[in-house]
Amino acid sequence: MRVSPERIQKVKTGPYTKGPVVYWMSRDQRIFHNWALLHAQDLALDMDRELRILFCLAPGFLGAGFRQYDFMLKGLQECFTQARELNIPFDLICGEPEISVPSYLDNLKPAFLVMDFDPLRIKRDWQKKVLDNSRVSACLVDAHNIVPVWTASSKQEYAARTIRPRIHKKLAQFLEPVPEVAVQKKNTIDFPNKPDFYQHIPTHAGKPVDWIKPGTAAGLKQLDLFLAKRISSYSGYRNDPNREVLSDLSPYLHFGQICSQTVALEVQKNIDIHPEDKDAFLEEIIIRKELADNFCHFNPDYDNFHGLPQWGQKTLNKHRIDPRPYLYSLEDLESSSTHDALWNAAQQEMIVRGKMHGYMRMYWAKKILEWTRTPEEAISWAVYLNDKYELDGRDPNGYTGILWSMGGLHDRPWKERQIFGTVRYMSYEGCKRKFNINEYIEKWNNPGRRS
Ligand code: FAD
Ligand code: FO1
Repeated sequence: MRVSPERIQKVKTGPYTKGPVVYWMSRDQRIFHNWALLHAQDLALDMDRELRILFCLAPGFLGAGFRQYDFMLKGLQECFTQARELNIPFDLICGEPEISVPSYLDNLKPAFLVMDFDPLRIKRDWQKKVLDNSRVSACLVDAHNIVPVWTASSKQEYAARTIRPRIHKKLAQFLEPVPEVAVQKKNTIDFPNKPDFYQHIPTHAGKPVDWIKPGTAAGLKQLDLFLAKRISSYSGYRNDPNREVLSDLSPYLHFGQICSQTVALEVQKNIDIHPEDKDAFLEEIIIRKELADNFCHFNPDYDNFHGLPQWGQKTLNKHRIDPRPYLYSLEDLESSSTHDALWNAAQQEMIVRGKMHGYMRMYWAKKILEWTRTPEEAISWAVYLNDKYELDGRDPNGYTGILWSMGGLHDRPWKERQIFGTVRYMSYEGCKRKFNINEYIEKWNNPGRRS
């Protein structure tokens, strides 16, 4: 067994025993360094069964448009080719997973179904309905976190401070090199032809972005670029949106095209990286990222007001009646038409590039709280915009980031002020002191200046 039993949760025992072992790939869309696929291969070898991979293409996932589907489908095409080279059939089906997956399974009568862990409600719902509607034995593998979410903590953690020591204690055990999937030796009876991945996707709904190349190979190349050219400035300049020092790995991580464990190990073992840069980056990709999964796993209200900590709800409730300096409609916000050129530039960066700089995401979300009628409206509009435009949206990191910015999640109370109460505030003047806001505004409010 190559996969630690702590990464695996058995969720159902069913009667089918004759068919193949199926890995239903969903969150972790890669062949390389994928614990769920490795476990499925272990099971197939143990049971002397064929291993197959299934992907169910669901239309209109959480507000995603062509931009995000294009990024995902190009990555899946690469998975199909790599699986072919390993003699592992990759089946693509389309439709609502709760209907299409049970019917696929009914046909195949698999000996075992392996699913990848995902804390989002929609994915839990898919998985529950699929298991309710299929006679199959199944397990869940956390292939997305370095320390499996159920091992890191048994409850919702309220701060990075409390989860950090728990995760650090387990890193020696879990931050290990991920093995490679082996070539499948069994002969397959039914090898699928390469499907038309785009057949069921509305190609008219938006344009793909061209500054980032999708897929595992491109993600690993991006990691090399980050290590060679950017990480040495990470601790010093990561809060400056005019500098290219962030990794730009979030779209690959979101679609599971690369694995955070691979990235963290590469960074950890690289002796040329200054400890300050190393620590700052590992804090984000391990602690902050895994804290977001912990939050969504233990709190089903991860994308609404009720998901905020008690103190955050209380202080925002107290300030509901405060007058708002500006009130904008969703259309005003979406069309970057506020009085604030810095905010409009951030919104443009999200719309045009599909990835807003991390520092600006905080300012962007906090101003939406300041300029809308209620915190509920603010959260739902931020979630809508983030999920519609960001390549890395529809992700635990996004929901957690929005509640962090708007209601003090994983934070502490600060000085009390209008509207925000004791939730941490950010101002235009503060940004001005931190970086050259005019350069950023020029770049994103002036299409000619964008590189
Ligand atoms: P880097 O700084 O290079 O970080 C590397 C990786 O570390 C990221 O890819 C991510 O996996 C992780 N990471 C970094 N910052 C955070 C953080 N604050 N919380 C959790 N993990 C983090 N991240 C998303 O992946 N999807 C989102 O939709 C998203 N929406 C956000 C919305 C708001 C309002 C806020 C405040 C933050 C949001 N974030 C989101 C978190 C963070 O801003 C992005 O992960 C980061 O900007 C992605 O760029 P990068 O990979 O170049 O970052
Ligand atoms: N997962 C699937 O299993 N099937 C899909 O069709 C699908 C579409 C999709 C589109 C945009 C996007 O951001 C994510 C999408 N995902 C899909 C899920 C994704 O892989 C993640 O599991 C979740 O977004 C959060 O972790």
